[in-house]
Amino acid sequence: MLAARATNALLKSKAGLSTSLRFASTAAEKDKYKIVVVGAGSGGLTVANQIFYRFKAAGKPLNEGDIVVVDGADSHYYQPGWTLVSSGLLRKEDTRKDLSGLIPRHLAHIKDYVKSFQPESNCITTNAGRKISYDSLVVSAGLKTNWDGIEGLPKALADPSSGVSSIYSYDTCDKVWRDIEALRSGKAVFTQPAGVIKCGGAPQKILWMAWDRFRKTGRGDQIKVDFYTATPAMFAVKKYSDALNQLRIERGVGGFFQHNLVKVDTANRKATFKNAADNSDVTVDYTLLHATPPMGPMDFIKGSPIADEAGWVAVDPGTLQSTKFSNVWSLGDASSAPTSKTAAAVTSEAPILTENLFTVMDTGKVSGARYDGYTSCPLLTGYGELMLAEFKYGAEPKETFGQFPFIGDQSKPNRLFYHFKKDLFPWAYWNFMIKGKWFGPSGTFRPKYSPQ
Ligand code: UQ1
Repeated sequence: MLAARATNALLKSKAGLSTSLRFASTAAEKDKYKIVVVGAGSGGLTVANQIFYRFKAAGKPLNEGDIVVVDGADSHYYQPGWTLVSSGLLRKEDTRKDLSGLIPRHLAHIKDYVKSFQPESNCITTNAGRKISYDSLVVSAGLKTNWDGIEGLPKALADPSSGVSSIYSYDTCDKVWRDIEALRSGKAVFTQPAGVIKCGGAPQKILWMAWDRFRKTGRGDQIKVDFYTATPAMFAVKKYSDALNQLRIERGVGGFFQHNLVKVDTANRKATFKNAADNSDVTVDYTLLHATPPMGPMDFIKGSPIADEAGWVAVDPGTLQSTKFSNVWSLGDASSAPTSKTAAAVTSEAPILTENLFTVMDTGKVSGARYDGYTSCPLLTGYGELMLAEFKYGAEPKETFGQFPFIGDQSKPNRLFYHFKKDLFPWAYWNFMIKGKWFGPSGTFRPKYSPQ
């Protein structure tokens, strides 16, 4: 053990000045950091980089390795791409990259998962038992997908001939496309569960894409498409919900609301739903079943001192600062902010969290930056068409392009928005967003905030 350490030290000293300096600043052995970011998904990478550049812009640059991202994952995924994979528009390999290659020099990386939080002593503990202390903590750990929450679903997904698939994972999103292409006739059932899920519009995006594909390839008359959703309407925002319901009726898609999928019987191709209206069980036949699993907070956050009663990180919905500890912050799917859980939300949350974290660390006070709940759902309604739902807290539309005369009403699907989703957003994500240089509707221009 000692001998190994000595050899290590020797190797390090031989490695040359620049490497050893870098080693010193990002050394894996260091356990005190200025800023600890939990999670290196869309929220974590975006905000960690934005924080680094914010300090730099203020003339108070942080040192390399003052910010650390803690995440045990090997891979980072562009999850909004999974609906494109499921529609045959993208290879799934293009939605995945090695995480290590996405972490720039100026950020340190601890490749481990967080086990618990000790906010009273400004500390977290990792799975490997390492204690890491911080001045500020940002939690962007995502949410948990409960595949086991539906009886029979894991088995159905694992069976290549079951006709059951889901856009909600890297492993299953390509099966969606294979199943859509293989279906000749029968009934295609698409489901959406009760409770909070990430990207609430995605379960019907894949329905619309399948519907359009069936029609365009001459199978439309042989395949009935039905939507079974635990929600009371097509969408949470009335303007878009009304437009989508109109589309559903025009296209002859069945709508079964307040129906929550509880069981999949692969052998008999039957799906059972709980109907919330009368608490009855409803069992239907399917030929193809697209299942959306229920989701919830991560176990290590739920019940921790930073969580609210539901298990999300308790934050002020405007400042994104913890309501319990002033040096704790959260954004993305893990946070309690009552917006929809999307990468588009992260584009607006990140600069606000960054600004407030910076001013609190600098002056002890939050700035005037407040998150208004901006989020977006680029709702694919078919090949070459997309309805760009954009809204804020209170389920109120907040449209970026409403004033453009050639676009007008964003509840009308159009081709430009389709190319945003298919081409612009993936490009902006990999090249700008996770590098801290993309601010959603304001593009590469960082929004300005008042000091108080
Ligand atoms: C966005 O910036 C973004 O990130 C690259 C998305 O992809 C996940 C989006 O879906 C949306 C809607 C935005 C917001 C940007 C504009 C131009 C409306």
